[in-house]
Amino acid sequence: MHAAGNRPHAALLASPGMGHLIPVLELGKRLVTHHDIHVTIFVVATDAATTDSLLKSCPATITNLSIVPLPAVDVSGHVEPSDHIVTKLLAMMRHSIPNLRSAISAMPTPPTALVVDIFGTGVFPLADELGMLKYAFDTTTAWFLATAVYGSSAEDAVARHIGSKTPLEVPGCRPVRFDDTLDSYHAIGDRVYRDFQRVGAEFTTADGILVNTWEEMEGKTLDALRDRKAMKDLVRAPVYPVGPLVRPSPPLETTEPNDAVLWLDQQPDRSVIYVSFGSGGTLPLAQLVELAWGLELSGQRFVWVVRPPPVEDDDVSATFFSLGNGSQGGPHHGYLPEGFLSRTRDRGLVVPMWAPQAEILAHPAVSGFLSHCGWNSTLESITNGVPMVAWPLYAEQKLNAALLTDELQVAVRPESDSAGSMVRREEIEKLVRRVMVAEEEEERVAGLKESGERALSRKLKGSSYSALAQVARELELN
Ligand code: UPG
Repeated sequence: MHAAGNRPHAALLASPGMGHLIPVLELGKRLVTHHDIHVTIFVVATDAATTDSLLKSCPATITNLSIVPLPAVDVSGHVEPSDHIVTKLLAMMRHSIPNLRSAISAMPTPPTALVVDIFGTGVFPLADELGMLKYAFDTTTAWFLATAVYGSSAEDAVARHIGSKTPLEVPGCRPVRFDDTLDSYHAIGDRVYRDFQRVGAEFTTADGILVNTWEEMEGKTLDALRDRKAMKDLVRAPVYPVGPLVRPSPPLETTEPNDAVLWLDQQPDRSVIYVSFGSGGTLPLAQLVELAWGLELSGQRFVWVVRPPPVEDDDVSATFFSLGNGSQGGPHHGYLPEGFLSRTRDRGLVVPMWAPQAEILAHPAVSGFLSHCGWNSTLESITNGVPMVAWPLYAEQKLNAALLTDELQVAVRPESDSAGSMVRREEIEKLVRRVMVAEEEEERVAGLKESGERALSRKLKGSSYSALAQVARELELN
């Protein structure tokens, strides 16, 4: 129990990567501003400058929210350089336990609950040791959660799904097609597969599971997760849909107008497609070239955040990384088609590495988003009423793309060529044109945007607001 006047104190733990840090920050802000919880966000250190600027923006603006970077941990003795990024992240999180223990123990009013993201469930033993409530925060869909939890208990079913290329039947949920399955299911027998299976199992040990979705978005899947009989009692903890939690626009840290936003200011309303593959997505060189041609042939206005192809693909990466934001400089010529920049100069902007996405998607000039379907990008698109071209790359992104196209029908999905290895320029041209005039998708996305706003509304006591209020009550009673 808490002394009178003392707010419950929750610790949130963010794993490395903007895709996890952003939703954890937004969850923290909401707990403080809507539910009067005192929040400390612990961030497992990464060295990205963007992460730093994001973190620096918060403490000054919201009281009762503190952000504490944890020192970087050396996991080189526990993972191989060739191990999958998921294995490395999980190891980093587990080996952060001593740092987190010291940080929590040194606090005058220690937190009584620990909320971790997808990669942080290995830290739950610390919550048990310190007598804290423990919550898992799924920063992607309920469908992912159901698949991961079910898959962790049904290894035979996963093996059949992969071996026979037949759908994985997750009880009560849309079946997962082989082509859309989770990356780690393609790695049966590898360490990353075992690690991922453990995460699915650890999720079920939480006192509660928060998901960045909402009832109207994934009602059927949420019902399935709550159906203990169908899920064979796998998910005993309450599941709380608390989304859509997205970065506000303009982001709090924005102080100066950005080149891309200034460029958008000069374009007609609803005339630009935004193209980006998230915080880490890259395309092989040949695909990058094909995308450039597709954009050019479409004749549409575009803002394209370009990242260098994977290093093994092309040795221009090192040069590219040194470019500043908004530069249209020479090194692009290393892999964009000859003359592309000059031919598209009057209607396209190429931004190296990073752009203020939340602001771009909220801009009236933008009416389409070609996206890798990372869940934050997806939510940012939906909450701005922007239909998508779904171009998933890795992790659970194909699952997200299937949800957006087959079920919600707010996105169109390109088909690969007959060899299945590449999306050709003609297909890109066609879909880019299509999404810019996609009236039906636009209507549906507008409906989802509205339902998301209602879900979060405090005044209307929306479903996501009420779910988080329930979590806040549990923190209060603990
Ligand atoms: N972002 C920018 N500018 C950029 C690129 C990204 O602001 O130039 C922001 C973007 O607005 C978003 C975040 O960075 O808020 C990226 O998040 P997301 O779209 O989810 O992509 P990833 O960083 O790839 O996210 C990881 C996984 C993804 C998963 C997500 C949430 O790759 O598959 O859905 O985490 O768990």
